[in-house]
Amino acid sequence: MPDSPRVAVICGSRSDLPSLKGCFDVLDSYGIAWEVSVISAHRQPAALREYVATAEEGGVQVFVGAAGLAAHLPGVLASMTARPVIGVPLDGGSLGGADALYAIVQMPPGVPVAAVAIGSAGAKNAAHLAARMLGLGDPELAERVERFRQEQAAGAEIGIDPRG
Ligand code: RP5
Repeated sequence: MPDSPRVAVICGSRSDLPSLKGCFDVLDSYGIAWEVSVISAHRQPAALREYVATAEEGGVQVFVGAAGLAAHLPGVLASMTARPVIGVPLDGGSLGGADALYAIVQMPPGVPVAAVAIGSAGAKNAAHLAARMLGLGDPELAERVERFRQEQAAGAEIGIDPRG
């Protein structure tokens, strides 16, 4: 039987799914069980509330909300759960994702959303951040996060002379 998901990724539209591939890949690389759902905060608020309750019962510990335009999804998620919410602003609109970034990052005090970068960099970082959060209570996962950091550092090109 597959592990029950620890991370729930929710996006506002099917059109958002391609931007989230990096998020899914990074979660897989850490061996974190995840699930993805398409539920719009604007178009399906009742379904979103129902989903959050079911996900919590099923053991989801971190929510990732990804949306473009007036991206209220992560903020609405944060109003419905006490578990951490990471918001990924997507760049589908004519404002290049700045609209979604502002909508996600400008939460009122007491309703926190951890906003990451616009687009695919943010999608990957949402997964890295979720891994670090979950790693606080999971030493094996924390070790995998540390291994990733070391591999990343080893892969960086240090001391390259630009003159060749
Ligand atoms: C947002 O509106 C979605 O997250 C998506 O980024 C954007 C456009 O949605 P569609 O019109 O493609 O469904 O709520």
